[in-house]
Amino acid sequence: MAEIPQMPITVDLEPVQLIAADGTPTTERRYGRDLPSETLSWLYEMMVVTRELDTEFVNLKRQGQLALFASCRGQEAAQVGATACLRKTDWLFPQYRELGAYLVRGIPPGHVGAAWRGTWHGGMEFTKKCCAPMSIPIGTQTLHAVGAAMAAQRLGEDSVTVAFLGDGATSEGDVHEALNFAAVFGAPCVFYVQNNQWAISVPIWKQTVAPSIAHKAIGYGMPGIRVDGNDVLACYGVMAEAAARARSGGGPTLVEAVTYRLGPHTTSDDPSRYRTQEEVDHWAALDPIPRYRTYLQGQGLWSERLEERVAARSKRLRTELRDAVFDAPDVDIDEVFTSVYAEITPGLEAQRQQLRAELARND
Ligand SMILES: Cc1ncc(C[n+]2csc(CCOP(=O)(O)OP(=O)(O)O)c2C)c(N)n1
Ligand SMILES: [Mg+2]
Repeated sequence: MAEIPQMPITVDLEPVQLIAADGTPTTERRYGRDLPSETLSWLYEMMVVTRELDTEFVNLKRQGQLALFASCRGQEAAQVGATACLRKTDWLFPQYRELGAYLVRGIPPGHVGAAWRGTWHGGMEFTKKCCAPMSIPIGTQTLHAVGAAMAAQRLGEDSVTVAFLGDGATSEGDVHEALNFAAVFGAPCVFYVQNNQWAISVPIWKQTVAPSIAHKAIGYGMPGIRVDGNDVLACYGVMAEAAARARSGGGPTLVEAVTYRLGPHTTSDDPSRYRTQEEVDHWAALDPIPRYRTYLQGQGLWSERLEERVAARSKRLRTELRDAVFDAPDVDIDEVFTSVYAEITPGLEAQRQQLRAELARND
């Protein structure tokens, strides 16, 4: 029988925080803030670029260029911090709100745009960057992440996988199976829950009565940790630690990044129907971007030049996104079938013929 590992049996309710809401460093000593200054300014750049592109995506949807978009406004620190500390060979398994993670990984915004336009599933170009396609069926990506982690383990690779999921996803049966499998097999997988307080119109207090999402880790026998999801350095430090543990054979970790979705669930949602302006204002005051800018200013790392550089890059990428998406042609419908398996199966071939015949009839 496998040896039963010793696990911590407590989870601190207080999230790890390295930068206080007013932008000053906290007294937290376990995680370092001493990253190279280029990395510190790059984190800022990525957060701002993410927010700017997020706005462009919303605009494109309003102009009828996209089918839908799920904004990550307010969650930039949680996504940029957690992805920036990983190796490029570590696999990301996103839900659908992870624009910041895609950008850190170097996925061109136009490819993300094609997925939201519905012209292209985003699979192959994402996978070149070790990023699985977006997952709309809630929680399914966690099983894929665990499977991929177990595969890496068996191949003797030292890559880790990160399953991005939301607070709502933690109520799904798939996520229970993924967490349990990962723990039992010591899979090098980090479960990164962005608790943005809402699952469409369902608030976190209706989602679970556990003390926190991170506390669920105790039942699975893995470490659980809460982190301030609006603090980019805390997210960086906590994910770096969890990834290092996974990489060195220490198994999975459940991280809960406490954050807030400042925008609607998607462009099809009106959040004023189910949440108060007071609540939004409370979280808007905890916005991760001005907080980190104040921190950089305090460290003497912010300058007008940095701001100009960031603005110029944002503008360039916004134009790149618009150019890639605007009036982009539909792709060949055959792609739906040819990208599933390396070789098309007889069942899929029959479906393809059926669709072709149907399309020919409608022409
Ligand atoms: C299996 C499944 N059930 C229901 C839905 C409908 N649905 C879409 S988003 C969502 C809420 C998810 O909330 P959360 O995991 O907190 O992620 P967030 O949208 O807040 O980032 C639901 C229930 C779905 N897409 N898939
Ligand atoms: Mg949520």
